[in-house]
Amino acid sequence: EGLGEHRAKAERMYSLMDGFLKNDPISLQKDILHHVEYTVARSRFSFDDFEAYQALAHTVRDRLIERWHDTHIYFKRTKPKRLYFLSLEFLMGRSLSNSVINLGIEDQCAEALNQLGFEFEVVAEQEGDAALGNGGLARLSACQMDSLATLDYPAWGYGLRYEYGLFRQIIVDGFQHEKPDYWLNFGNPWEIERIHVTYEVKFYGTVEEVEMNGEKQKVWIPGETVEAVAYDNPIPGYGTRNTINLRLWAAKPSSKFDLEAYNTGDYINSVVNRQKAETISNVLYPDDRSHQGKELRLKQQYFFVSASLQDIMRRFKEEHTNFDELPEKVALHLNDTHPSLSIAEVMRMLVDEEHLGWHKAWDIVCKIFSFTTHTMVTDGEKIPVDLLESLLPRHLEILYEINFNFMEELKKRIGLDYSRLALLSIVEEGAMKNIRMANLAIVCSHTVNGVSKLHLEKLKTKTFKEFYGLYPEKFQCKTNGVTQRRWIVVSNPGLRDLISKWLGTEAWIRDADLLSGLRDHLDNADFHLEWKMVKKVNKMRLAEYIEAMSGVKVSLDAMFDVQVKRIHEYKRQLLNIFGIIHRYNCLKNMDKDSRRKVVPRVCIIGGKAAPGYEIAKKIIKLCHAVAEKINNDTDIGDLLKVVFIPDYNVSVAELVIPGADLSQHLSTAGNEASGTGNMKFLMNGCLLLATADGSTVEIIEEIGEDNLFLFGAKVHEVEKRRQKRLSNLAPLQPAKIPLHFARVLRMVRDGYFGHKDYFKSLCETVEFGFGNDYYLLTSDFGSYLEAQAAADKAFVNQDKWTRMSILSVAGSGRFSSDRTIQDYAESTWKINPCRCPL
Ligand code: F58
Repeated sequence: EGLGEHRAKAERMYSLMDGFLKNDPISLQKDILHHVEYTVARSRFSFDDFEAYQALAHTVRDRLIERWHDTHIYFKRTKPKRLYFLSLEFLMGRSLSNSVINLGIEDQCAEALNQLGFEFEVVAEQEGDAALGNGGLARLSACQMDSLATLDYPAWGYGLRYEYGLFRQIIVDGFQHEKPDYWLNFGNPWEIERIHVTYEVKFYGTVEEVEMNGEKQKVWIPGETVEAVAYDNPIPGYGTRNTINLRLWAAKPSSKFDLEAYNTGDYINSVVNRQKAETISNVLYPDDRSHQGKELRLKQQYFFVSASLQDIMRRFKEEHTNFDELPEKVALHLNDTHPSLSIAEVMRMLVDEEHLGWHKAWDIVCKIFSFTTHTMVTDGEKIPVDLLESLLPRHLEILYEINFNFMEELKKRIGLDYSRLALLSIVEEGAMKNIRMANLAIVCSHTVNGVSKLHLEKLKTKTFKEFYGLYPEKFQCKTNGVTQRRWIVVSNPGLRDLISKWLGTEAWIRDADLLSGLRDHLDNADFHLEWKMVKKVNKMRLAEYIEAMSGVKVSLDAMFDVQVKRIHEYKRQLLNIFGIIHRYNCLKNMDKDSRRKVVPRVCIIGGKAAPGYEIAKKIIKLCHAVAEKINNDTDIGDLLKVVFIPDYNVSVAELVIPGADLSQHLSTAGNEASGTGNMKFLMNGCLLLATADGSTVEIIEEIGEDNLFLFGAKVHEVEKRRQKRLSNLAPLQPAKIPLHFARVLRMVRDGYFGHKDYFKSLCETVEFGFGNDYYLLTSDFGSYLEAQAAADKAFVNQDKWTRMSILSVAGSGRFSSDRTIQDYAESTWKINPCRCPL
C-alpha cells in the first residue's frame, strides 16, 4: 500500500514537472530568459555577457542536476562498490564549456545564445576559474573526476571548499605579487549548497578511559566543535547520463556554540569567536612542495577527513547493519599523504564509536585504503607530534598503537635491526618527534601507486626501498593521464573537428586509443594543410592574448616556444632563460645573411612561484628583465621575443597549449614524478623539448625518440655528475664551466639585465662553492642548446615538423586519464562501471 501511494505521488509530481528538461535551442532560450529574470534578477530585455553567462550556467546546472539525481538514485538502487577519492586539492578551472560538451548540448546552446544576440565563446569567457589547488596534483584530480564520470564508475570526490583559491599572480615591474582569489564573489552556479548535509568536526580536548560493559574504553572529550557543510558539484560524464558528485566541505560555526554564548553573556566576543571556525576552510596553502608543521593546515586536513568519513560511513550504515562488508563496498583513495589522517579516523570510528575491537577494525582498514604519491622528494610530509597531541589527542594514541603493532610485527620479520626499524617507523624519533605520513599511508594501504614507471622505480629503489622490501606486491605503476575532453575538445575545437573528420568518428573522445588512426593519413597533403591551418588559428588566438596582456606584438611565422608550469628550481626555468640569453648573444654576433636563416622565436614562460620561495620569484623577475632587454632591441626585431604570461591557470593553459609549436619540460632527470603538461601539449600536436624524466620516458616509448627533442643527463647519470662536480672542483678553483654557460651567467651576474644585487643569490644557485648547481644546469646546457638547434632545424622543414606533430597526437592515446582510471578501477579499487540507464 505504502509503495502504491508513493508511486502515485511520484507520478503526479512527474506530470507536473512536464518531464525532463528539453535541450532544443528554443527550450534552452526559454530557460536562459527565465534565469535572467528570476535567478540573476535582470530584465530579459537587457542583460550583458556576464549575466548571459550566469543565466546559461543555471540553465546547464538544471540539466546537470537531473542527471546527477538519476545517477545517485541508480547507485543507491544497485548498491555497487563505491570509490571515494579523497583529495585536498582540485583544479577544476571553468565548468561551462566542459559541462555543455559532456552533456552533448554545445550546438544547441550556441544557437540559443546566438538567437538572443550572444556568442558562446564570449559568454564562456566570463567565467572565472575554480582554482582549489596548486598544480599538477590538483589538475590531475580534476582530470580523473572527468574520467570517473565518463567511464560510469560509482565514484565520489571529496575535497575542501576554500573561499580563497590559489592566489592570483600580479606582475608589477617584473616582480610577482600575490592577490587573494576570492572566487565566490560573483556566486558559483556550479555548486549546490546542502544546508542539511552537515557534520560536527571536533578538535582539541582530552582522552579519558571509561568502563563500558566491563571493558576499559578510551573516550575523546573534544574541546572545540566546528560544523562542516556540504557543497556538491556535479561532474558530468561524456556520452553517458552518469553525473557524479564532487562534495566539498566548508567550515561553519557549530550551532552548539550558541548555548555557550548565551550562558557566558559575552555576546560580541562569542560571535567573534564563532567566526574563527570559518577560517579552517578559508584559504588554500599555496606551496607546491610541502606545508610542514602548520596548525591550520593540520586542522584543514582533519576537518576534511572527519566530515568526509562521517558522510561515507553514514551512507554505508544506511545499507548495512555491520561492518563486515565495508571492504566489498567501499574503496578509499588517498590522493597523496594529505588525507592520511583518514586511517586514524576510520580506526577511531570503528574502535571507539562502533566498538568493533582493535583487530577487527585493523583488518578492515587494511583492506579499504589505497594511496598514490605524487612526489620524487624523499623527505615527505610530517606532522609534529606535539601539534597532534593538542589538536587530536585520541588520534595520536591511535597512531602510536598502529606503530607499536607494526614495529612488533616487523621485529618478528626482520629481527632487532634498529636502524631499519627506525627507517620504517611511522613515528620519527628525535628532538622533534614527527608522524611520517607516507609511512602511515604505506603500512595501511593495500596498494601504493607511483605516477609513472620512472617514479615507481624510484619509489622501489630509493624513497621507499625498505617498504618495497617488505611489501613488494603493494607497489604499482599508474602512469598519469589527462582528459582529452578538456585538453582537446574544450580547448582546441579546431583540432577536435579535424581529428573527427579524418578518423571519420568522434569515438576517440571516449576512446583515446583511436587517435592512433591518424597515422593512416601521415602522408596526405590535404591533411597536412588542414593540420597547419588549425595550428595557425590557435597561434593567432594566442598572439592576440599575448598582445593584450603584455603589449608585445609577435609574428605568427615565429616558432611559439612555451614553458608553462609552477616555477621551481628543479623544473629549470632558469635553463630556459639562459638559453634565451645565449640565443640573443648569437643573434647579436651574426651578420645579416646568417640572420636571414634564423628561425624566429617567441619564447613564452608562465607560472606561479610559491609566495615564500625567493629563488623562484627571482626567476620570474629575471625573465622580465631579459624580456625587456631583448624585446626593446630594435636590432633583433621579430627574430626573438620573450613573453611572460601572468597568472597562469587552467583557462590560460587552455589558450596557450593549443597555440604552442614547441613546449619545454626541463626538469633534471629524477625530479618530476610524472608531469602532465607534457601530455597536454602532446595531445595538441605540440612538439616536446624535454629531459628523460617522469612520464616523458613513456611518451618516448609511444612516439619514438625521433619525434621529440630529448636532451640532458639521464636519471642514472645525474647522481654521478653531481658527485663529479663536487669532487673535481675544489671550492676555490675556478669551475670548468662551458664557455657559453659562463658567458650567460656572467651577463646576469654583472648586471647586464640590471638588478645586479637582486640576481646575485639566483646566480649563486648554479655556482660552485654556493648552491653547487644541484640541478645540473651547467652540465646539461650544451646538450640543451643542441636540442634547441635540432628544433630550429626541424621547424624549417615544415613537412617534417607537421609529421612529428601528427605523430605526437597519434601517440597520445595512452596518456588519457581514461586509461589511468580504468587501470585504477580494475587493479586497485576493484570497482565496476555502473551505468545509469537513459
Ligand atoms: C605533482 N605534484 C608532481 N604536488 O610534481 C608532478 O610530477 C605530477 O605529474 C603531478 O603531481 C600529478 O601526479 C604536485 O603537484 C603538489 O602540488 C602538492 C600540493 C600540496 C602540498 C605538497 C605539494
